[in-house]
Amino acid sequence: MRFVGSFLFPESASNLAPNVDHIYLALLALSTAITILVLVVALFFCIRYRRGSKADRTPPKGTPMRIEITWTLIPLLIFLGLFFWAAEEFFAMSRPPADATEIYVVGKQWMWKIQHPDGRREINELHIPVGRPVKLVMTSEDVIHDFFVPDFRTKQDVVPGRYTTEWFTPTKPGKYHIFCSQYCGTDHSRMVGWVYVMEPAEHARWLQRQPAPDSLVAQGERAFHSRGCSGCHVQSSAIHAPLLDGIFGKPVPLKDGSLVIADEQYLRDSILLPNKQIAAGYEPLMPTFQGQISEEELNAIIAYLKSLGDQPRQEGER
Ligand code: HEC
Ligand SMILES: [Cu+2]
Repeated sequence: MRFVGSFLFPESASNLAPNVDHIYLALLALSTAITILVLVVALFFCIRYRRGSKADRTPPKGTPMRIEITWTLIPLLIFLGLFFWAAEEFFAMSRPPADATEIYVVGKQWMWKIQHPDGRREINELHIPVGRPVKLVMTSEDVIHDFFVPDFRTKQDVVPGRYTTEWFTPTKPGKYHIFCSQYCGTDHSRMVGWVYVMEPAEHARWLQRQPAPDSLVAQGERAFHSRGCSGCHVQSSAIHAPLLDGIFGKPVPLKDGSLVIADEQYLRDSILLPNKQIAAGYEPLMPTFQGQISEEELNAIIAYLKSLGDQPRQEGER
């Protein structure tokens, strides 16, 4: 199995890789078995009923119910089993653990821009420690891209105007290729990069060598003031605007009577398309920031909004 894996598959370097490989191998084994079965039966009939053979050719009477049921039921169970097995894996892949490190990724023709929670940025490189789950929150500045790390068996489209996520826990230190796997223009094939998975001590040393910028939350807080958000979103504001403390992950009643969960997408849309969903009890007075805020600045603002605690803050604390 390991031997087969070593030349059939790329390196297996994340928690997801073994499970994906097992499903793939099971599908391969099943297809092979069925191919062989069909071939053997076809050959058997070819020989048995060849011209001139003395085989009994009288048609069977009625329908052989037992056989019909057997060959319907067995494949049905096998394929349903495969379906549930793969679906379970798919659900696991779409549910990042709560303690995963959140890293923002912006795809752009033709590069990957990475923002770490501590504010460091990288281009076409991602340095992470081994054994810690990582959640990528991804969006695109222009066209559809796709963040693909074959050695991790993870791949997710990166779409302009919305966030998609992908998570994994790297299990082996090493250097792993990132590809863009959606054709995105002339230099698509060069939209590649590397994930560096490091031992925690080595990662800490690497961190020390990097200039220490403000954390992403601090950058977001700065933008929140410099962009004038704080002019409206405080208690003392002349404009009646909702306080944003503790908003992330909470249900928000909208003017049209519906209820939405304030996830990253909702925050993003509130900033870029404020008239799309109006919070209940408020007038649509918020200006749009579409085209004024870069994806990176937006990520920082969202990280800041997510960091705001549950308790509405007192005036003057900001
Ligand atoms: C001119 C005042 C004004 C400014 C400036 C402003 N907002 Fe708003 N904002 C509002 C009002 C009023 C609402 C409620 C109506 C609505 O949902 O559009 C709102 C709603 C929101 C919501 C949805 C809140 C909820 O409870 O559903 C978010 C998130 C938000 N703003 C973030 C921002 C950010 C980030 C900025 C700065 C980039 C900003 N706002 C700038 C007035 C403003
Ligand atoms: Cu691309």
